[in-house]
Amino acid sequence: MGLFSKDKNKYLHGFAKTNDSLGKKLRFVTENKKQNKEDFMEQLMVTLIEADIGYQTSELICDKFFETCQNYYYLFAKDIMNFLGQTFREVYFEKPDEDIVYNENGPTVILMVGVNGSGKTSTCAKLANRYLTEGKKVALVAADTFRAGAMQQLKEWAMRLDIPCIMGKDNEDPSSVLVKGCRFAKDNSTDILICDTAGRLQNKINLMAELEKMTRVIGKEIPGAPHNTWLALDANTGQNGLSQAQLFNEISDLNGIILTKMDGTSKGGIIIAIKHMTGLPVRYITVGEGLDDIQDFDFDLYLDSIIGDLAHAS
Ligand SMILES: Nc1nc2c(ncn2[C@@H]2O[C@H](COP(=O)(O)OP(=O)(O)O)[C@@H](O)[C@H]2O)c(=O)[nH]1
Ligand SMILES: [Mg+2]
Repeated sequence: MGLFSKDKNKYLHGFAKTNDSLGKKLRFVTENKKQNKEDFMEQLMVTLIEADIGYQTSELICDKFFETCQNYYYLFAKDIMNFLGQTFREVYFEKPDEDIVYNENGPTVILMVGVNGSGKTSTCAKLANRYLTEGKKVALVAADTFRAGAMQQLKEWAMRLDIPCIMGKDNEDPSSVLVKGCRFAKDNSTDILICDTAGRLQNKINLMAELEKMTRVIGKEIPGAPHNTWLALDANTGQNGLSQAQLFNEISDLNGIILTKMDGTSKGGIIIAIKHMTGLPVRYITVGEGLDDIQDFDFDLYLDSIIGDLAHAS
């Protein structure tokens, strides 16, 4: 997409804090490595877990690392870092990332789900802005009928972007707003229809029923839709974020994650944990509150921003 060349520094800025914590700690562990393998393994595990990589994924990383790097004690720190980087990569790509789905025969529908405050509404606006800059015809659907202010918030973004926003009434069934949105998209040759939803997490059964209904009515209006159901996940919620991803993945047909508020977290390790535990690719990261503060997720740049300094040292 060519965004990185234009904006690599800004992109890396989103991982600055992760580099400060995970990167620096890994550097410390590799530069001051323990000769005893158990001690070194423990140091490594603690560092990975502290970066939100999660126990199971950290354990797998350690196992794989020691399989290939038994003579770690005699290696330079930069070589150990390279081995670690390779291991992160292997674990992340154990399941290959699937491409974003676009509808060749009509509007592409994106359904944004996630708990309250995770960044859904602002991410819908950021995505709309990106598609607009690509020359696409974009419309928004405010299907978060649960909170009075929520629809208005999306409407304001739509006005700023000068695009249509299909609104419901307070407490209207979100599915009926989605139907209106889909009909609007078909009638107006919209390329991308981005649907904001409510973040109610009252209980699993209700959430599942609601998501299922939304998906069903959208699919009736536009065959194959929603083409993408993405979970907005606040990167600062750590292991709780991982449980959210697992829950939503269980009850809906997710095909991507958007990790929000990466500018505020030092625990970017969650990306590896989510991919390993759910198989879901991180589609985008958001790194601020502005419309431009969204970036494609690129694993190699991410890795480079965490461990690059040392792995490339001569
Ligand atoms: N710093 C920062 N704030 C964000 C980011 N994304 C969203 N926010 C803020 O998080 C808050 C909740 O976002 P919102 O989109 O309303 O979440 P929703 O409840 O899931 O729709 C708002 O104040 C947003 O401005 C981000 O990438 N960085
Ligand atoms: Mg919202």
